[in-house]
Amino acid sequence: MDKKDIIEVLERIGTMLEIKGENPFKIRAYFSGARTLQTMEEDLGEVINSGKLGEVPGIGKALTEKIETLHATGELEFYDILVASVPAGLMDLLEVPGLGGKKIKALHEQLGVDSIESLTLACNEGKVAELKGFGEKTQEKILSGIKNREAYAARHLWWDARKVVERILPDLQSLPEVDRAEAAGSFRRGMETVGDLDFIVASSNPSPIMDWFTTMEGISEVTAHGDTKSSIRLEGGMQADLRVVPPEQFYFALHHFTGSKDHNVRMRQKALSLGLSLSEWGLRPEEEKDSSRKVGPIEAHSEEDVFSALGLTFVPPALREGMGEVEAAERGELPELLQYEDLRGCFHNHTTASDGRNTLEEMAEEADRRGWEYLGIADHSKSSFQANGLDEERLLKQVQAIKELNASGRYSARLFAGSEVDILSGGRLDFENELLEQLDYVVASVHNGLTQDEDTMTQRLIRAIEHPRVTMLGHLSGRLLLRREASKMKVQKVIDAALANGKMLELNANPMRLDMDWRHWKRAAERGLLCCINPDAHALHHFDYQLAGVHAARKGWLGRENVFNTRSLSEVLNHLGLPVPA
Ligand code: DGT
Ligand code: CA
Ligand code: CA
Ligand code: ZN
Repeated sequence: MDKKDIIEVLERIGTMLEIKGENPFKIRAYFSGARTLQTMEEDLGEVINSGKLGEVPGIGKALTEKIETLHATGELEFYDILVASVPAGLMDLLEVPGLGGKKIKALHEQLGVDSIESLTLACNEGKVAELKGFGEKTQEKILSGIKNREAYAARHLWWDARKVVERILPDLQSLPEVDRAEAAGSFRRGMETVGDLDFIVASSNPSPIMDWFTTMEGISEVTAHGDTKSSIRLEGGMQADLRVVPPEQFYFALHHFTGSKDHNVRMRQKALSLGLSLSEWGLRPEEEKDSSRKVGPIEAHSEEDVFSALGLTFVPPALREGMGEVEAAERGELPELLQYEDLRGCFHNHTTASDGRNTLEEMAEEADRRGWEYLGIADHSKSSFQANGLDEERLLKQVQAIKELNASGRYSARLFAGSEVDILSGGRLDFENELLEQLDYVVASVHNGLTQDEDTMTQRLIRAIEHPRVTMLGHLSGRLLLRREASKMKVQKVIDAALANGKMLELNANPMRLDMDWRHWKRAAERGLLCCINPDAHALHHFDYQLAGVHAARKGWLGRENVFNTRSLSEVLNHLGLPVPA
C-alpha cells in the first residue's frame, strides 16, 4: 500500500474512533500520524526499510507497527475489525463536507442519524440546527453538501430538472437565431426521474446557438461541441444535450427526442403499416424500388401534424411510454387527462403540531390563497415519535381547534380534521376506534418496518385497508426516489383490497415519493380505484408539489373523474359521510 492510501486508512481509523467516542489521545495519535506522513519528505518505503519510522516525531510504537503492516501487506486486522463495528451508513456521512467523527457521533447519538437519508430528513426538519455545536449555518452547509454529493449520481428528480429547464429554456428561446426551442426527452414526458435533458432547437443558423449553449453560466464541463449538437454538464451534475435542426424538421425531431423509445418503435411500425417511414428527420413515403415516381416528404407545422399524418389523435407526452397509447389514439380513445386546475384541495398535510413548519392557521390561510375549497390536516400519530406524532389528547385538541376555525368563518376553505395514522407492524392502527371515529377521515401510512417481507407487508396493508375508519393509504410503497427502494409487496392484492373495500390510495405528490407509482394507476383506475393526490406538505411551499403529483397522475392516464380531490366540497362531504350544509 502506498503512502496516500495509508494516510487515508489512518484518518479513517481516527474518525471511527471518534464516532465510537474513544480516548481523545488515541484518536489524536492517528490524525497526527496521518499529518506527519503527509508532510514527510523522505520516501516512506526507504524510511521503513532503514528501520527509522519509529524515530519520526509524532509516530509512536503502535502506529509504526500498523503503518509497516499496511505498507507491506495492504491489510490491517485492527482496521477491519473497527470497520465492522461502525454502521456502514455512518461512514457515508464522511462524504458530506464539514462532517467529521465528532459531529457524526453527535448526530447519531442525539438524532438517531445513521445514513445520508436520515441526515437529510433531520436537516429538513430543522433538528440539526438545534444541536449544540451545529446551528442554522452548519445545517445549511450540510444540506448543500449532500446535494453536491448526489449531483454526480446518474439521475435527477424531475422536480430538480424542472428548475434547470426553467432557467435555461426561456433564454434559449429568446436567442435571435432560435425559431423554436423545447426541452424534450424524459423531462417532457414527466418521468419521475430524468437522466439528462434534451433540448431541441429549430434554426437555420446553429453556430451562435452552440456557442451560447457551451458558454452559458453555470456550466462545469463541455463534453461535446459540434456543429449542430453539443453536450454539457451543469454545476450540480445534470447533463444536457442540445440539438439544432432545420425548421422544417423541428416537430419530427421534437417527437423523436421526446421518446420514449418504446413509443417511437410503435410510431414507426404504425408509419410502416401506412407505407411511410418516420424518423427524426421527417416522414416520407417508403422508397418504392421499382417506381421512378418520387413523392415528397410530408410536412408538419405542429406535433399534432405528426400524429394526424398517421391517422392518430395527439398523444400527450405524458402518455408516450408504449402502454397502448398509439392503439388508443388510433381509436380516438385517449383519456382527457387531469389538469392542475382541476384540484380543489388535498388531505395529507402536517402542521407544527407534529413535524410541519407552519401552524394550522397558516396552512388554512395558504389554502385560501390558492383558492382551494377544502384542506385536510393529517398530522402524525403517536408512534411516529421521531416526527413528534400526536397522542390522543393532542389530537382531540386539534380536532376541536379545527371545528372552531370552521365555525368562525375565518377561512373560506373548509378544514377537515384527519390524522396520518401509523400502520403498526401487524397492520393494527396506532389509535383506537373510539378516537378514530371523532375524525373526518384517516390516512393510514407505514413509517417503520419498511423492509418486512412481501407477504407480511401485503397483509399488513390489507388489514389497514379493511379497517372501517381508514379513508385512504398514504405513500403506499415508502420509496424515496434515488434514495430508498419501495417496500416489497403484492401491489395487485393491495389494489384488490382497496377496490373491495371502497378505499382510496394516495398519489403522494412529494417529488421524491410520487407514490403509488404511475405505472400501477392506469389499470387500477380502469378497475375503479379512486386516487387522492396529496402534497404531504410540511410547509406552505410544499403545496406546490401538487404539480408533480398531477404530472404523475397524467402518466397513469388519470382524468378528473379518477381523482377524489377534484370533487366539489359537497361531493367530498358526502363521500366522507359528513353532513352537507343546506
Ligand atoms: P433519460 O435521459 O434516461 O431520462 O431518458 P430519455 O427518454 O430522455 O432518453 P435519452 O436522453 O437517451 O433520449 C431521448 C429520446 O430520444 C428518447 O426518449 C427516445 C429517443 N432515442 C434516443 N435513442 C434512441 C434509440 O436508440 N432508439 C429510439 N427509437 N429512440 C431513441
Ligand atoms: Ca434525456
Ligand atoms: Ca439525451
Ligand atoms: Zn407519511
